[in-house]
Amino acid sequence: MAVDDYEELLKYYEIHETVGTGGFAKVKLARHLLTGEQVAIKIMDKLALGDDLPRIKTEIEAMKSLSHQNICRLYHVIETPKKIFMVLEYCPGGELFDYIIAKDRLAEEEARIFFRQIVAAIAYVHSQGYAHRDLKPENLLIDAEHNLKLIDFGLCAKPLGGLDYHLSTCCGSPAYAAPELIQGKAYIGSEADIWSMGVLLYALLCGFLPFDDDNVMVLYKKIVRGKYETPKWLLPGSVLLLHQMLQVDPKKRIMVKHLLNHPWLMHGYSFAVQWQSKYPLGRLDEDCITELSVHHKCSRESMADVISEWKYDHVSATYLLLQSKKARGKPVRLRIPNVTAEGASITPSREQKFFKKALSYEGDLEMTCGFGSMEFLASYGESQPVFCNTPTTKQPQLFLDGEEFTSPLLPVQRKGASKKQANKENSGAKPEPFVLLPPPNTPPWAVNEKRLLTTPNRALPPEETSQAAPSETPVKLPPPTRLCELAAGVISPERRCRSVEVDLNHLESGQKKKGTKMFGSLERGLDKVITMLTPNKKKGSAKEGPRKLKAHYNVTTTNLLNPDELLKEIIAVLPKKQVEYVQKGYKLKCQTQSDFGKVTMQFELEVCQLSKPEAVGIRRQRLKGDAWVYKRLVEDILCSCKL
Ligand code: H91
Repeated sequence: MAVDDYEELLKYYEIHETVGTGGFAKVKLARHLLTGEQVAIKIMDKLALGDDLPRIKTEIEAMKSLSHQNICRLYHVIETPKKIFMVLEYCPGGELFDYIIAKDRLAEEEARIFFRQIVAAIAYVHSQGYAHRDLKPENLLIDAEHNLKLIDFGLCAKPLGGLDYHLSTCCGSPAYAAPELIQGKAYIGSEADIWSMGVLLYALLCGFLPFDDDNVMVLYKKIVRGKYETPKWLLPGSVLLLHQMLQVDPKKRIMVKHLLNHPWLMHGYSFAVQWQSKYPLGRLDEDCITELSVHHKCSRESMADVISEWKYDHVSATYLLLQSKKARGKPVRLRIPNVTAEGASITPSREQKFFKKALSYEGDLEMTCGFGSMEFLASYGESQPVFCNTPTTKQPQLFLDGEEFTSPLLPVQRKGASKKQANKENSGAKPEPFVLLPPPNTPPWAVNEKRLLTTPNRALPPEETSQAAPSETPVKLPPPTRLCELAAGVISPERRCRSVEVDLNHLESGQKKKGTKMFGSLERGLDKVITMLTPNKKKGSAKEGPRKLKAHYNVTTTNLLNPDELLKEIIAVLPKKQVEYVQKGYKLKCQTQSDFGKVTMQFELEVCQLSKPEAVGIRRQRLKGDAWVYKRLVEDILCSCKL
């Protein structure tokens, strides 16, 4: 039952909205109840993972042993019969990729600040015997202090004989892959990482990739040739460093130890890159031990022993979150929760009990509870959301993959169960629910509470859809007419940069790529989503006007003053770009599909109201799909709108 899968997680965390889906995982924001700290939770369904389960095990093992200021910290791992939850450090700034594209490219000074942190992270990773093998701006997140945090260790390798031993698996994103790797040669992981860092630095300084092509074979040829364009804005020092990193012969490529005090990285600094960990796992913080020992009513010695076991359970999570609080100058204090005598389990709040009850109806559903997205968006800026110690005073809210709804929380009908049955199971005095059954392969975000992104013949009986508001318009486009990419030997841009682990022997014959398979398994899992909830009358609805947001790099400012006109403009452009969308007030949930009906990209565009200067803006958020393809598509859409 799904309730068992979430039971442990809900003891310690208050779950908020989904912020991303990638490959086979979903990422939700949450709050750790004892410390009040925000976290991100990566949720994976074991069944959907299939052959990718080892990748997750690799990632977890690597993240457990890596503790560094520029690596996203793993706090807690919860494994249930069906799910794996990874509780991770919160990085409200999102992906470095989005940051670069919002700025077009970075100035050398800013690129240097980031690149020093990337070098620090990689020098540390290598010092621990690992190679990351999937370095790209999508795998670097920005934290609240604007520091970079490396993520996605699913493709990392730790050769048994040490990092000087050769590897043979070709993995990572093609555009960032080193020549020796794509040629199927045995390669040294650290040398391949340096190449990817060269591509990354180029992307920081230029805003585009040094080697790029829609045809993966042409792309590979470009990489092996190692020739790239040198834009005129690059200063000689940058050109030289890129040249040293993007050496086709790995033996001629600069080594990480020489990057640490390289003149380009030292420019304006009096010290080399400080790559050592500021938080080695072997050194425990006295204040955090004291606070935890008081909380658990045990001696400091025994508390230190328990922490040192590093089980990545709730003790590890609480310790690490306290340490993070302390590092940010916040008091090392735990909240006094409704605890049992052991101090470990928190009595569930009314909402959490409510939530669990809903989950028991859920079947295969994925659903979360938490606070409104306004609070989340506020936390994107400098202001921290107000944390209330007594969640019982709050209105429960449910989030269905980005769709937010307020209470009342209604029971969810299991697939196949009748409405009557669902009501019976939910013996509480809840109003009659309405249930929508999505067609197979409908991603959950495409399922809103009233309408489905689907062809009319799959739609529900009229009585179940009749409550749809006129502003919520699902648009399904006719199938695209592009040529079949595989027949032409062309790999779509959507797939070009996606991380893959490929057996090169099989690549040419069948283009057998896990990237493709991952999508399949995810979608299989997603088609099980069913829900029925009461719509929320929150801001951003057609009646109340667009939401008021702060300027953020994911928000494009326009010269327009009328939000409705802008919305109309975008809606007119989307079909021309083969983008399907579901409208929810001023938010457009967009997706593209491949010729084979696979969802290749999901993103949101939201018309919002900006203050200072008073203007109408467009917030954009990539949820799924290749970052560079998304960049081009959104640019294309916005350029086609008369802004
Ligand atoms: N991309 C491949 O967009 C599309 C909020 C946000 C805040 C986060 C902390 C950790 C992670 C993501 C966060 C996040 C996936 C995280 C960590 C690891 C990992 C994964 C995610 C997106 C998913 C949403 C992410 C960014 C990457 C936001 N995200 N904004 N804190 O493997 Cl180790 Cl998948």
